Amino acid sequence: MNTAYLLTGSNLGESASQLGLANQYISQKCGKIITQSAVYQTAPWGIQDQPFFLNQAIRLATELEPEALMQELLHIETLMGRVRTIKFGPRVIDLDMLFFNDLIINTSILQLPHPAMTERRFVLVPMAEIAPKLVHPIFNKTIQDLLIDCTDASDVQKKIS
Ligand code: PH2
Ligand code: MG
Ligand code: MG
Repeated sequence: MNTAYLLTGSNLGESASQLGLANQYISQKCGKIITQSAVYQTAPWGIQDQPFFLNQAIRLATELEPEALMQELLHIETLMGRVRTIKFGPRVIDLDMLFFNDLIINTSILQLPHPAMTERRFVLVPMAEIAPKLVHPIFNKTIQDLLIDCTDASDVQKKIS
């Protein structure tokens, strides 16, 4: 059994229910959701002139190999109506793989750990809630310490639902 960490995100449509629906699809198609963080309301990163995002981190137990998990996540994004337009732009659903065991992968279709996560509070804050002691296999630092070192000042707030 493998352990993967995912970040789900949405900033178009009914974002909260889309994150819930994505979790249902992930449970059906990818494995068992062991833990999920709170949902966070996060300032848009990259392109600021777009609606705020909702983001959630998930710990998944899966029998799938990384490439197969990636394919399933892309498939769920398509099922949920994701249309790819501009980089960093608005989306109904985004399913990103952050970690897969302690694998380091660098192919054109899959980079693990997710290369930009250390620069993004919207990833590190939800991850620090569910896996503060998880060690990043390239930087050899815990999520907690990566968050302390992170220079991103974007607003990230736990959503009270
Ligand atoms: N995703 C992006 C671009 N910017 N900003 C926030 N707050 N949350 C995201 O999930 C996000 C983003 C591209 O995937
Ligand atoms: Mg993303
Ligand atoms: Mg993505």
